Amino acid sequence: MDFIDLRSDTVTHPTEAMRQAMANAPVGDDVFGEDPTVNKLQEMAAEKMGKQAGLFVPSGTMGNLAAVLAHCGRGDEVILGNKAHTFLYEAGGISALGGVHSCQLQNQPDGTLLLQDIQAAIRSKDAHQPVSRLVCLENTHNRCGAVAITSEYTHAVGELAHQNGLFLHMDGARIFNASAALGVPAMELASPADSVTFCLSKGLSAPVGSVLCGSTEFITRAHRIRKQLGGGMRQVGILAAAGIIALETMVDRLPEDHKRARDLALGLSFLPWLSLDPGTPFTNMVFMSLADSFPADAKQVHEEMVKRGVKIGVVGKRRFRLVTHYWIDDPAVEKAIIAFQETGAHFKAG
Ligand code: TLP
Repeated sequence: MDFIDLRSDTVTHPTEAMRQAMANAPVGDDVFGEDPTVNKLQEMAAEKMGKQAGLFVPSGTMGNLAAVLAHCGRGDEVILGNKAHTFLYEAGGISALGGVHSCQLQNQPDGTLLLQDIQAAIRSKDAHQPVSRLVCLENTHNRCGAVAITSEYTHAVGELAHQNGLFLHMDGARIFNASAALGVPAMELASPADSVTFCLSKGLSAPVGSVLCGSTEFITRAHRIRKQLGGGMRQVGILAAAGIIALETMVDRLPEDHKRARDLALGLSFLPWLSLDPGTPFTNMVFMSLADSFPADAKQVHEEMVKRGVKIGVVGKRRFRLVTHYWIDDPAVEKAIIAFQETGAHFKAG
């Protein structure tokens, strides 16, 4: 059965053009810096982010980890949100592998951290305390509804961090979605950050990979860390080739995903047993919960949806996340709404 898969934009398969480019990619040993396709992707990525250099990494997780380790020494502290992907979903890598201490601030519903909270979290020079070294922001902010963070806010955080001698890293896994939603170039959104990671394998549909961008000197350090992490990938131009096609062909179509997320939310808003989060969707994710009176939990609803050919993201006992992407077209949106209607009827919720 061909499923309509709304669990994440990470489920995207490569396009035909990507498969062609992968088959024909010129390659070399990237650990020696000799893979022309990787070099081309890194240059393109750095240019799009407005940074001096880029580093191709296997995943967003490794991009964020290499960034934190390149900015921080052991015992240094990173200030980040309590709903940040790096804090919640990266297996504690920054502390397990880098000995980096984390200071978690409360994420506001719009994905930001309050400036006064950041200011208050910056440590004094007292020898009892860890050294505050880095602030991390996420754009779009996944757990806060895939909301886009404005350039004005990021500039304010960048200024605050830099005035206090801290660096700013941006987990821009979906920075192109933020750019599409705000109508602001990704480069502008990333400009206050000393480093930014973005993903090729989510809304941009490449099979693998992310790029970490920053200054030449920073990327030189991150390159060594990638090696330490086992992320030197040899003839990896075969994967980078798909990334190049992703940057060339998939960025400008992201507004289509946002439109389909809105269509999906509109269709589901008529079902009284689903309670959509305020404002959802901001970009390509629709977040919702089951009404208190609904007689089944999210897992049971998911099982019924799967029987109807639709996979949805279960992100809590009574919560869902639906993500639109290249492989979700208009008929898929309609079918998903019908599957929800039928599932509601199955549980006799109307
Ligand atoms: N997010 C995945 C899951 O891990 C939750 C998803 O389905 O959304 N930063 C952000 C903001 C992300 O959303 C993700 C993946 C990553 C980093 C990590 O990227 P990968 O999966 O390439 O390591």
